Amino acid sequence: MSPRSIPLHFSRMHPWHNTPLTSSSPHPPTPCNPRQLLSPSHALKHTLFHLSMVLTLIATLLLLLSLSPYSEALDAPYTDPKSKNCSAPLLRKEWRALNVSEQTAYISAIRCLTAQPSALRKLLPGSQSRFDDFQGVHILQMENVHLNGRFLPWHRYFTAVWEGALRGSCGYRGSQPYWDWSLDSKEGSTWAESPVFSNTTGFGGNGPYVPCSEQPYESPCVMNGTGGGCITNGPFANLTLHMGPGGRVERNDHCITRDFHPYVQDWFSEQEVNSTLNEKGFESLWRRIEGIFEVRQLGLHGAGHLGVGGTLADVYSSPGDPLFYLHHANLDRLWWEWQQKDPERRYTDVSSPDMQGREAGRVTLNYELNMEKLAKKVIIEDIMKINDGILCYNYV
Ligand SMILES: [Cu+2]
Repeated sequence: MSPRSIPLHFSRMHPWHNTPLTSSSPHPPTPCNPRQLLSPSHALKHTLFHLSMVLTLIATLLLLLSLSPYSEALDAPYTDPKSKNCSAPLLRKEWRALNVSEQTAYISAIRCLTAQPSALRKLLPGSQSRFDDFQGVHILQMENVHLNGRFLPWHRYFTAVWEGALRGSCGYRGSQPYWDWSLDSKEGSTWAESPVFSNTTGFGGNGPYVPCSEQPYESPCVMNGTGGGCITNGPFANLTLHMGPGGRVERNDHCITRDFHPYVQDWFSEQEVNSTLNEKGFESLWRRIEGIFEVRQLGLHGAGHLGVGGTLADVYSSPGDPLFYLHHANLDRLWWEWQQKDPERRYTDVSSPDMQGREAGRVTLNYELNMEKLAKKVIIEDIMKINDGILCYNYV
């Protein structure tokens, strides 16, 4: 029975309504006629009828609740099915450490999410798919989770929920891969030739050159890009994005664009990564990674977004480019590496300013991480370790 037919059925049957009943209805036309209640069999029938109505009502409510995207969180990060203490964590690997069938499985799982219907249409009118739902939640949360100390924790949780959705909704059996851009920044390598941009075993490459002046008004366009147009190769060349550019969540069909800025290559050097990891406290680490506080300080985060450019450089709707998740997994890996250098202190260190929102002050472990309806709300404390509590993965 479709959910829509249920209330209709009820309005016909419900004894409190004056709607004429059909002849097939088991309910007598005058249900509370005292003479009829005098008959024991009639009274029993009457009671049973009302009991069945109540049970049907309860069942219907439960059914409607289970169908409603607002009733409960849709996804959760992976947890070890056998033990509560994460004895079998997912192992997240660098993209080029996956074999071709693992790479194909990951890309197929993303394509699967793009084919599944949105569950957040009320919140995100333009959303057409589960893939879009993730992009839309990033759009809605953007201002709460950037430029403040929630940045690393929120993206850690977001990426884990995404990984959980690929597995839970699309039968993916692997883990979230990461893109270690420093490998593409070594002597003799050209960043734009990274295997992640492969047309056959990666995510496709740059878009054709389109000057900023000819790009749509809302698109993020940073001067000196080498592309700017719709990607034309790789598994997502024909993917239609339905929200963005920028913060729009109304439907607005467009393509994934890329606009490589090869000069950011130097920002990914091993030296830059190592000196970032030498920061002493969470606040300086986060500022250094997010890297948007000074014009000349791109940071590893900013460099990844700008280096690929186009959709990925869009502060609101960047998850429209699936490379978002590989980039953020790598940032998460670096935070985790940093934490492990001094676990005692760093598993609880999120001290940093909250420069946005009503709670302006210092970010603490009790700060909420809001995934809208994608996943349950957690607090930062819950995700400080990647292999304990609600998270269960490791980086290799
Ligand atoms: Cu973000």
